[in-house]
Amino acid sequence: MIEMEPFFSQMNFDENAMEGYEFHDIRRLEDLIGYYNEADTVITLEKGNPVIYEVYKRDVPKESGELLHCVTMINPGRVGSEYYMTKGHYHQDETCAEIYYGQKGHGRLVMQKGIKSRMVEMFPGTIAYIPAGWGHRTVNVSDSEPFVFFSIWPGHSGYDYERVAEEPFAKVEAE
Ligand code: S6P
Ligand code: ZN
Repeated sequence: MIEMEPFFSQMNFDENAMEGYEFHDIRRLEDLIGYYNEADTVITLEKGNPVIYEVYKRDVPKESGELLHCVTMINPGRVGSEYYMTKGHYHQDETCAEIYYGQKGHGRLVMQKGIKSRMVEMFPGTIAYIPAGWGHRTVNVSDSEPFVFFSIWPGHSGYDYERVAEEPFAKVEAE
C-alpha cells in the first residue's frame, strides 16, 4: 500500500477545469469513431476534428480504499442528431459504484444494466449515484453551454469500454 499525503484540488469555474490535475485527457471525434452514426461522423470530420470532452484527473493509487476523482467537461455540439457525449463504460470490478456531482450546464447521465436503463437529468448541484454493475455515459444536452461534472469512484474499479458495444446505452437524440 502506498502511503498518501493529504492534498486538495481547486475547481476553476471560469476555465471549467480542476486545477492541480496530473492527467488531462482530450477526446476528439476521431477518438469516438464507431460511437456515432458513421455517415454523420464522416460529414462532421470533413469540417474538422472537434474536441468532444476533456477530463482532469488526480493521480491516486489504483487500489482498494483509495478514491479516484476527476472533472469532466463536455462541449456543446452534435454529431448529426446526437449530442456530444462521453464514450461510457462499465467498471471492470462490478462491485464498484460511483458518484457524479453536477457543476455547470445541463447534462444527462445514462445508465444501463442488462435490459434495464435509467436516465438522470444533471444540473449544477445534482448528485447522482451510479450503483455497482451499471454502465454509465454522460451527454451534454445544451447547444450552447459546456456541461461540467465531478466524479468519485473506488481506486481499484478499472474501466471496461468494450462492454458498451455488447450492452449499448439508450440513445439521447436532440429534440
Ligand atoms: C470514471 C468516471 C468518469 C469518466 C469520464 C469520461 O469512472 O465515470 O470520470 O471516466 O467522465 O468518460 P469515459 O466514458 O470516456 O471514461
Ligand atoms: Zn465510471
